[in-house]
Amino acid sequence: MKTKAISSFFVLFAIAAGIVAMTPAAFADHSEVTIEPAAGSGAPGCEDTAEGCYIPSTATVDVGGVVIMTNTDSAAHTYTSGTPDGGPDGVFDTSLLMVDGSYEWTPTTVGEYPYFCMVHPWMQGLIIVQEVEAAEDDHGDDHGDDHGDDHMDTDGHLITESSATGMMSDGTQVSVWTSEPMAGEMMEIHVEFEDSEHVNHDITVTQNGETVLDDMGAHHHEGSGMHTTAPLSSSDPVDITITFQGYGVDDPKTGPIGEEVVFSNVVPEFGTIAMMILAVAIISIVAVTAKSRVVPRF
Ligand SMILES: [Cu+2]
Repeated sequence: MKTKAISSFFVLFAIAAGIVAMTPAAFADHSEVTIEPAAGSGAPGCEDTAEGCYIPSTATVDVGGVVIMTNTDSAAHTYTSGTPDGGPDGVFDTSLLMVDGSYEWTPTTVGEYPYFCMVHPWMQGLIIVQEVEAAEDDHGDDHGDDHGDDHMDTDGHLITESSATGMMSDGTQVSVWTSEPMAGEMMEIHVEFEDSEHVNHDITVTQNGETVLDDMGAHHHEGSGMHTTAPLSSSDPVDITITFQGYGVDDPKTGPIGEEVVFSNVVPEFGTIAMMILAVAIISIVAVTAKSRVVPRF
């Protein structure tokens, strides 16, 4: 509830700031562009329309400008730089953007940046980053001020929850949503195995080497469940290790039993989440190629 109130305040503030920012730049302004997913793009079909799955499907922005990636759709999406075939390239990644969520990216290098949705890989878009146009040079001061306001918005943006997604070798996505680690408080961790039933798994959570949750043999009928740690001794990030123990109620259970999905350095901050997802992606590749239980620690 608190999160909702805060985020709607910032949406209002962002709209107000957006209107103010729009006024001085009357023409060909590429200092800021907002992209939204096509409504209903969680199901295939948008890729065959003229507008595409991200609107605009090709967005142009100046170096040093701001790309605002929003989620106005009713499903969660990501804006992940790279291609579905080649995978994420690490330039930017919104991680899972919930409904009404948004993320800002400021490009520093001219170029063409393809991106896609990790959840719905038919969703693809392109961001073209260009030099600031000569005709706009006399507006330079205005743009500088606008950007200052934008950064203030970003600085004031409160993020109280984080999320990250990894994948097992059978393609099942494993996602976690966590509350903020705070000294003296228990941390809530929601685990979800996408489109799965009767999931068995172990979960261990450590903070500075100290085990704060060690839950063996958890069973989730619907594929998702909540876990709560012991009260934390500090507000430092935590490491979450989920060990898959098979699908099913009776033995023998099925699936890639023994595979671990590791979420390192979990702290609710976007930069860390992006790194975390990359780390998980690398771990998944290791798991797929080596079929091994050995998972590198970060
Ligand atoms: Cu999507």
